[in-house]
Amino acid sequence: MIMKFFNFTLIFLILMSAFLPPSTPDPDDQSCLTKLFESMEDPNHNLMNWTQPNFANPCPGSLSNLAGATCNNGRIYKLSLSNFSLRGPISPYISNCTNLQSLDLSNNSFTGSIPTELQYLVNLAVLKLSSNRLSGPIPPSLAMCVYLNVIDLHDNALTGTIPPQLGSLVRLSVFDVSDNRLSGPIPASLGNRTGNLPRFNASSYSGNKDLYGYPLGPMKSKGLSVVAIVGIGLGSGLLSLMLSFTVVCIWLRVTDRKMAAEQEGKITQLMPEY
Ligand SMILES: *[C@@H]1O[C@H](CO)[C@@H](O)[C@H](O)[C@H]1NC(C)=O
Ligand SMILES: *[C@@H]1O[C@H](CO)[C@@H](O)[C@H](O)[C@H]1NC(C)=O
Ligand SMILES: *[C@@H]1O[C@H](CO)[C@@H](O)[C@H](O)[C@H]1NC(C)=O
Ligand SMILES: *[C@@H]1O[C@H](CO)[C@@H](O)[C@H](O)[C@H]1NC(C)=O
Ligand SMILES: *[C@@H]1O[C@H](CO)[C@@H](O)[C@H](O)[C@H]1NC(C)=O
Ligand SMILES: CC(=O)N[C@H]1CO[C@H](CO)[C@@H](O)[C@@H]1O
Repeated sequence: MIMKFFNFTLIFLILMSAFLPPSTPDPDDQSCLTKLFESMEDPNHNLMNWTQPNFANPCPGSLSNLAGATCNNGRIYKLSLSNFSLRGPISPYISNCTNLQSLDLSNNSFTGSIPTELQYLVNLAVLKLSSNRLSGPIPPSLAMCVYLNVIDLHDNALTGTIPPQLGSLVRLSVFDVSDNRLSGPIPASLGNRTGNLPRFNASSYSGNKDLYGYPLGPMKSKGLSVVAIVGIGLGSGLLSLMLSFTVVCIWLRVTDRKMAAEQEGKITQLMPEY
């Protein structure tokens, strides 16, 4: 009798859970999306349905209530906000979308630096931040996202060197940092040969004035700067020569006049003697 009752409650509970929403809204996703939205400007109103009621339940089913977001098991797993003319910094709270596998913010006007907090997105496989106005360094801690297979950062204003740590990302199949302001050597771990082919070819690195090493050319020869130094030396030497010549000429003329005047003075002084 008691056993039967237990069985009944168990079946009842299982049936109940089947009719409940697949999962309760995730507080991390809520904070991630709210903070992300608050930090951005959306002049073209592409994110019209990024509103408070929709943040409260971003993943009611497999489809999200929010433009550009995709859900999986009640969690945000993909954010594709490219071509949306978005402005502002990338909020560090992005790291609260802990199930994120794909983040595409390409072709917007995002500014500021790449948040180091991205390292907490341990499921991240695709990171596309290309064609924005991002500055500052590429965080070495991105290497913590071990599933990364796409890192596309081309066409920004990133500075500093390429972190060699990224070479440890064994799944990395797309790596593009072209058209930035990066400098220094290309890490061997990202440029080295596999057979006759570099891991990533020159097009991944082009358009960075001070980046060098395989698969790009060697460090820009000092020859040019030596020529420049010699040129500057010769130029300034010639200039100072001309300047001192002019000064001497003026001085000579002034003393000439002074002498002439003194002579005249002497003469006029002498005059009354006669
Ligand atoms: C939110 O906007 C996107 C694109 O504008 C649209 O595809 C989606 O259906 C909208 N969702 C809701 C719940 O209005
Ligand atoms: C970038 O986005 C704009 C709209 O904001 C679009 O017109 C343009 O074609 C996009 N360019 C690329 C290269 O995706
Ligand atoms: C962004 O625009 C480019 C060029 O117009 C297009 O190829 C790409 O598919 C667009 N991306 C999205 C997510 O709409
Ligand atoms: C080439 O890169 C791999 C990692 O992709 C690394 O294990 C290996 O030591 C590198 N070889 C050289 C010669 O740098
Ligand atoms: C470089 O690699 C990319 C993709 O990996 C390919 O599309 C491109 O044709 C390559 N360029 C050269 C010059 O080999
Ligand atoms: C729940 C929550 O807010 N978690 C984290 C969200 O991201 C910020 C910034 O990285 C962290 O400080 C929070 O702990």
